[in-house]
Amino acid sequence: MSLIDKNLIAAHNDRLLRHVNNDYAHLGEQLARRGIDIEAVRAKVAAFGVAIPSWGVGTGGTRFARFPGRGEPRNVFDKLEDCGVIQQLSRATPTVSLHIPWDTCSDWSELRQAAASHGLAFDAINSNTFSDQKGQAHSYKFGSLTHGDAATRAQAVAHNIECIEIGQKLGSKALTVWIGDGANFPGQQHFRRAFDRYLESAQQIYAALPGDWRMMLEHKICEPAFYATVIQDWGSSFMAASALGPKAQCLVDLGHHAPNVNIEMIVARLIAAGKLAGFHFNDSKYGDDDLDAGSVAPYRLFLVFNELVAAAHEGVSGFDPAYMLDQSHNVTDPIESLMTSAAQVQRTYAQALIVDRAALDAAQDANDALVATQCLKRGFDTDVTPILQRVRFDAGGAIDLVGAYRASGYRQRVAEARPAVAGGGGGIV
Ligand code: PSV
Ligand code: MN
Ligand code: MN
Repeated sequence: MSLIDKNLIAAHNDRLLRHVNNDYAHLGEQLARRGIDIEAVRAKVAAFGVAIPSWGVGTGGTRFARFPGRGEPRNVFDKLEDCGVIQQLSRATPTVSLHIPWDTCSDWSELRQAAASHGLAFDAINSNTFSDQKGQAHSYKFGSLTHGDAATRAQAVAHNIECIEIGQKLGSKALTVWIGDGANFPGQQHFRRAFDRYLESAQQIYAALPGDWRMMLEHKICEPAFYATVIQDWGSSFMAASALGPKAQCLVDLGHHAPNVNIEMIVARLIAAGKLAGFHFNDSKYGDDDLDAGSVAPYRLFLVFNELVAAAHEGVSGFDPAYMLDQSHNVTDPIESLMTSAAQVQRTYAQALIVDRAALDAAQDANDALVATQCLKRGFDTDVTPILQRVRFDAGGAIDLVGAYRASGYRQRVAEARPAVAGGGGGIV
């Protein structure tokens, strides 16, 4: 089922294709002079995909206030439709990452079919023990997997196991666990005991993982616990993943670190240890801002991708990260923002692919810092837009993502079917 009229996309593409082909040929020549085969880069970019967070297609925005947008999805089926549009136009987002119980459904196999009808499958499933749900027996106000009360911990463990069961019905292969547990005051929590309780709870979840599943542990420096968070950094995450076993790995959300932290180096360490689960891509100026990928610090994103491409290039064994977006704010149409972020991630991947690895190795060996850093800059400075445009065109997507989307009138159309929901308080973490 196509959500956007294919003829509209074709007509839109027709107007641009001649220029794209010229630009592509020109870039191909430039890259050939550098010894790079543009077709090889194109094939890799075409095979690359990043998952859409189901919570990203809702507007709603920040934890402070909700400013509902027109045509907001009313339920998980509407969310899948919006994700289907993102995939139809971008061809870079073949999977969706659900968040339970934000996404509820009485028939998961129907949901799986609905996703398939939009050309979508399911990536990691996310549990939520950072907010209380209606009718819940025990509150997570003072923690979930690490709570001092055993019954509260058991409830949080059971929820994660239920997420695994839902994920199995959907074809997911991973559970992402992020907890907000921690302390807002020095002395509030016994650090070592809280971590021990985390391990004990996580072990029970780990034991319920199917053989071919991964458990992705997501760390975050702070918020909602502003003094200390139990899984606050990659060190704590790595300790936990190591204690749990080979199916547990560490997920890196780019917004979950202190400003100026060298995230690409964390990524390199996790790759070296065989513990890199994957990413939540977004961007940040100050903290967990959940801004669009590459909108603030595109070079930092590039340096992360440089590590990823280097690992693939060197054939690091077991290297298989999952790629997801994690963004949510309220000043753009989320479909436009998510398409733009997906294209940004693809762009950054392409830029990292064209880094001359042999020249970089040689410069490093010769301690030639200037040439080494220029090798990276050369990749980052290259405008790879024609590659992305051709990849999208070849796959039936839109050369001009936002232009085609706006011309389609999709948002106006769904606004008629989906009545506006009230604004008000936030609650999104
Ligand atoms: C927490 O800040 C986080 O990054 C986790 O991935 C959550 O699941 C997600 O945000 C939800 O907004
Ligand atoms: Mn995240
Ligand atoms: Mn976050």
